[in-house]
Order: sequence, then structure tokens, then C-alpha cells
Amino acid sequence: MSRQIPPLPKYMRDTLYPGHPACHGCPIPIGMKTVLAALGKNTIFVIPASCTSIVAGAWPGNSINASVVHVAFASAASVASGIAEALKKRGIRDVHVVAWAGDGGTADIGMASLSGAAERNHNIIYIMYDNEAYMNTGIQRSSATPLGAWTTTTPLGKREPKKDVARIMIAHGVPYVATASVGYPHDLYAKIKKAASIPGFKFIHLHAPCPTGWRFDPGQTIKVAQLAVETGLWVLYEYYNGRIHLSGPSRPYIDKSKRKPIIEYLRLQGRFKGISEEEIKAIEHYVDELWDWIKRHM
Ligand SMILES: Cc1ncc(C[n+]2csc(CCOP(=O)(O)OP(=O)(O)O)c2C)c(N)n1
Ligand code: SF4
Repeated sequence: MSRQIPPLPKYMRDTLYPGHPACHGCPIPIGMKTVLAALGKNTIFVIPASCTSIVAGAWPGNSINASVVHVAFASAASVASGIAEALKKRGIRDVHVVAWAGDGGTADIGMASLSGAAERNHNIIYIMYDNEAYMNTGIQRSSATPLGAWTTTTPLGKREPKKDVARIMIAHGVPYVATASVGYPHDLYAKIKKAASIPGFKFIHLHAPCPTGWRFDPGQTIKVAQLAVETGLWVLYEYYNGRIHLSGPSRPYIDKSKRKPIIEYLRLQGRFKGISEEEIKAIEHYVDELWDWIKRHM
């Protein structure tokens, strides 16, 4: 007997049109639909070169049911800042400006324009969807690729740890920073709603497991995303008023004994096939250090 798949609620159906070329199991449509469901069509997306610029569809049309400005790789935050300022000058207050960029476009090449926009506190929501490599051009490492992960430019596994961009943005003193995951769309939805209600610069770091680049079964995207949280490796939190506020799905894992072993997350992904015991220990140490930092800032 064939299983009946319930139709998406209307507000989700109206966000991203079918027929876009994302890979099976891609995290981008999950995140994008959730963001659009929270913000509505009165949103201008600024999207630099990335998998999303293909999914959003530079050719032949636009698959996102909102306005999209396709921009050069390094410039998402600058262009979004300019649009936000132009809207302000015209007295338009009901349009959201969202920069949506990958980890390459954020943690590496877009870091200078991102830092400038944050320091000037422009009224934008910047979403870094983090699939932990340059996927669109064939899985090259970025500074957000984790230690030990295979990419085409780290054939023996990356030697350096992952750059923590959320903490870099917190150091900018912006009004709102949050981490999120495509494995927890309700949490992402609530954070986008909150970000939209706060004036000034908002940064969301969205963990986005990519089956093609991470080498896992496309049916496992949500499982991999949730395991990152359940092992304590990816912590869901918000930062505002100078403090960290732990989000619901991550609360149990403040207690280390409740966390699943990190190996459960790693072994689902082909990119960690060659990881050494030493590297796993270094990742465990990174997780302990991250939680210590969170506890000190709560
Ligand atoms: C200045 C410049 N350098 C390189 C490229 C080629 N390029 C296009 S997309 C891309 C990778 C983007 O990676 P990321 O931002 O992580 O997004 P993802 O593809 O993973 O979604 C690269 C290197 C470019 N378009 N412009
Ligand atoms: S490579 Fe990854 S992020 Fe890019 S479209 Fe495919 S699944 Fe999505």
C-alpha cells in the first residue's frame, strides 16, 4: 500500500516553487521555506554566488516567491546594507532585507563586508547557511569546514578546526545573534520572527548538512542535523542583551552525560571516513570548550 504524504500547509507551499535544481535531501529548501514562512513575500533576498544562487534560479527564472538580488561573491552584506538604507530613506518599513549566503561567502570571502555591515548596525538579517564547504564549485574546504573532514582540497582531512562565525559576530556587539539548524525548523522559525522584530543587524548561523558534500544518504538530512545537536557539537542558542540564551532543543545537552557520543554523528558521513582517534578527541575537546564558554556567558 502506498503511503499518503500529507500536503504542505499553504504558507509553506507558497514559498519555493517546485522544479528547482537542488540535490535530493538538500538543506537549502528546508531553511529557505522556513525563513519565507516567517517573513512573508515582502522580503528582499540578497544572494551571492553559491548553491542557493542556482536553487533560487538565476536562469531561467526565480524559484523563490520573493524578490531576489543576485550579487557578486563577497558583497552580500554590503548590497543588503545599501538596500536597507535606501528603504529607510524612502520611509518603507514593511520590507525585510535578508542576506542569505553560504559559509564560503560568509566566513571567508564575505567576511570583510559582513564585519562592516555589522559594525554599522544596518537593519538587515544576515543568514549564513553552513554546509561547511564550497559546495557549488565541487566541495572545496572553507574556514567553516570541521577538523578531520574530507573535501576535494583536503583529501586527507582538514587540519584546522572550524571557524566559529557566530562567536565572531557576538564580538561585534550586534543586537541579535542566533544559531539554528535545518533539523529544527520550529526553532529557526521563531528565531527569524524574533530577528525581524529587532531593529539593527541580526546574524543567524544555520547548520545545513549537505548530503552531496558530506557523503550521506539524502534521506538522512534531518537525522544528521539533529545528531549534531544531540551530540552537543552544534549548540542552539540566542545572544541578546549581552547574554547567551540556550534554545529548547539544546537545553538537555548542557548536561554532558545526556549527549550522544560524537562518533554517532561522524560515522553517518563519508567525509569523516578517514578521521583519526586523535582528531575525534580534538573535536570532543572543542565541544567541551564551546559548552564551557556558553555556560560562562549565560
Ligand atoms: C570572486 C569569486 N570567486 C570565486 C567564485 C566561484 N564560486 C562561485 S560559488 C562558489 C562556492 C560558494 O561556496 P559557499 O559560499 O560555501 O556556498 P555553497 O556553494 O556551499 O552553497 C565559488 C567558489 C565566484 N563566483 N566569485
Ligand atoms: S551540493 Fe549540497 S547544498 Fe548544494 S544543492 Fe546539493 S545538497 Fe544542496
